[in-house]
Order: sequence, then structure tokens, then C-alpha cells
Amino acid sequence: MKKKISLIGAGQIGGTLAHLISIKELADVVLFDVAEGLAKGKALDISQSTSVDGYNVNLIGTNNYDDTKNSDVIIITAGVPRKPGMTRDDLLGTNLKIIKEVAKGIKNTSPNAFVICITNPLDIIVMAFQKYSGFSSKKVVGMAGILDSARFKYFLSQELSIPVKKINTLVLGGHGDTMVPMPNHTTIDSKPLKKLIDEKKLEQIIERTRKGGAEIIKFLEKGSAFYAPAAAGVEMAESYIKNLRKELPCAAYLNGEYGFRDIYAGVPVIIGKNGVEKIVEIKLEGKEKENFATSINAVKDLLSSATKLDPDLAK
Ligand code: A3D
Repeated sequence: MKKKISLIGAGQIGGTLAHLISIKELADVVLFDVAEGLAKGKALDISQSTSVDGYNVNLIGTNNYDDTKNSDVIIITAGVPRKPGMTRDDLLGTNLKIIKEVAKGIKNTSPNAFVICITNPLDIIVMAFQKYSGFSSKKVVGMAGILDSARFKYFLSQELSIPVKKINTLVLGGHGDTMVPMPNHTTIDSKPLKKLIDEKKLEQIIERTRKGGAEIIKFLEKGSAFYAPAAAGVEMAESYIKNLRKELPCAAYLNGEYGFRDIYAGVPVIIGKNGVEKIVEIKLEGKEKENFATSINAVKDLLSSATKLDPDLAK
């Protein structure tokens, strides 16, 4: 039977997700947005592209949660993106209210869905969604680590003139300026990265990765990145739907793993038919361990600001 993916938010990322899912024939798609015309218009446009390409998927656009009923996967991008000069944390107040509304809409209509949050500030929004919906933390994850790792990988490939496919890397921690690219867990054709790049260049690439989102916002002026974020979201949805059990860096609920509890943060997880099947604990040492702790503490600080804005989060 065909799967059903609902995309909550039919903006830049939502529309791109719908297109990629159709091209892969991964599932039928429901594009949901408070801006009903946007959802309907994009669904119709992509539907017409399927007749050019012959893809066998159905798409609809809606502003009614009943149409998202019994979704297998829900990907949430509802919210506002950053403008030049803004940090992800500046979006907290607005997007927290939106995610509460979204959780209310999904809770009763798709209680068994695997939910992927993309809305920023990511680690807090995914945690808020899990609390507001009451869904199992194994079924609620955030997309950030695949994107941040992809940026790191791309910059390395450009610097070293090596195809991205030969690079294995990870970016963990919170999805903010404190995110932690992991050079000690990076290999190129199975060789340690540190043997192939000088330290100063590596530091520059790490810094560029951390600011990778802001670099794009500066060019676009009116929005943030959407092609790579959508590609990353689809990889997570596909691993769940096809039970691929890929190991992917995602924002997952930590319950003692890596020494942290009751917080969402970016760690490697196995995604299969049950959602988060396992959190993979890699050995962190030295600066990477320190930076990881700093990053999680930054997420915790933002969580206390969120809890002041909505005491329901403390429940
Ligand atoms: P945008 O193109 O503005 O789309 C957001 C859509 O959400 C708009 O069409 C809105 O109408 C819609 N919306 C607003 N409120 C609601 C609601 N209550 N219910 C349903 N829909 C609603 O933004 P975008 O697609 O570029 O980005 C979406 C989010 O993803 C933003 O918060 C970005 O900051 C975030 N983002 C995260 C990453 C990560 O790596 C985590 C990367 C890029 C963007």
C-alpha cells in the first residue's frame, strides 16, 4: 500500500520536499499550510510535473488537518525562517506558538506517524513538539545534523578536490552557532582527515560550516536555505519508510546517552521502521567532547528561555 507523507508548512522547504518525494515516488503527499492557496498551488504545480515525468504519486494541498489523517510520516517546516542578521534563537517566540498549534492538529489525526521537525530553533522546537503532542520520543526527531554534515563534507570536498562520496563525517550537538563538526571522526577514503589538511584551513572550514546557514541567508536576503534541508529531510523519511536502518546524525531525545538527560540534541541515530531504533554512542575525546558539552548547554539555556515563554513545556 502507498505511504502517506504530510508536509506541515508549504513554504520553501515544504514545496521542495513535496517535489523530491514525488520524484522518488516515496509516498503520496499532503501539503498543509495556513496559507491555503500556497499549499494548493504548489500541489497542483507538482502534480502537473508528474504527468511530464510519469511519476505515480498523488498530491493535494490543504489547510484542513483532516486531510493529513493517518499519515505515515509528517515533516514540519511550519514557522518563520531567519532574515539576514538574525540567529535561529530569535525565532523562538513565534515558532513555539506555531508548533503548539501544529501539535494540536496532528495529535489526534496521525497518532502513529514518524515526525521530523525542521522548524528552527530546531532542538527546542522538536522537543516542544514531542511534549505538546505526547508522542513517543522514538517517533519524533529533528533534521539538522545531516544538513550540517553535508555542508562540512561539501567544503572539505571543494578544498581537497575529492568527491563528496569519499568523505565520511559528522556534525553533532545543537543546531546553532555552537554545533560541533567532528574532524577526529572524519575520514577520506578511510584515511584520517587530519593527515590530509593543514590545521588552519580545517579551522576555517569548521567556522564556515557553523555559519553555513547564515552565508546562504545573506545571499538570498528574503529566506533561508531550502534545497539541502529538504534533501536531508527526505533521507530521514526514506530510511523510516523503507526500513533502511541508516545511521544518520539527527536531533534525538537523550535519556542518559552521552551523559545528558531530558534534552534533544544532534547525535548519530539508526532510523528504521520503529523510528529511532538506536542512539549510537561514539567516543568523544578532548576538544570534541568539550565542544559537545558546550553545545548541549547552549540548547539547555535556550530551553529555559522557552519554558519561561510557555510554562507548559516544563510539564
Ligand atoms: P517559509 O518558506 O517561510 O515556509 C514556512 C511556511 O510555514 C509558510 O508557508 C507559512 O505560511 C507556514 N506556516 C506558518 N504558520 C503555520 C501554521 N501554524 N501551520 C502551518 N503552516 C504554517 O520557510 P522555509 O520553508 O524556508 O523554512 C521553514 C523553517 O525551517 C524555518 O523555521 C527555518 O528557520 C527552518 N530551517 C531549518 C533548517 C535546519 O537545518 C533545522 C534549515 C533551514 C530552515
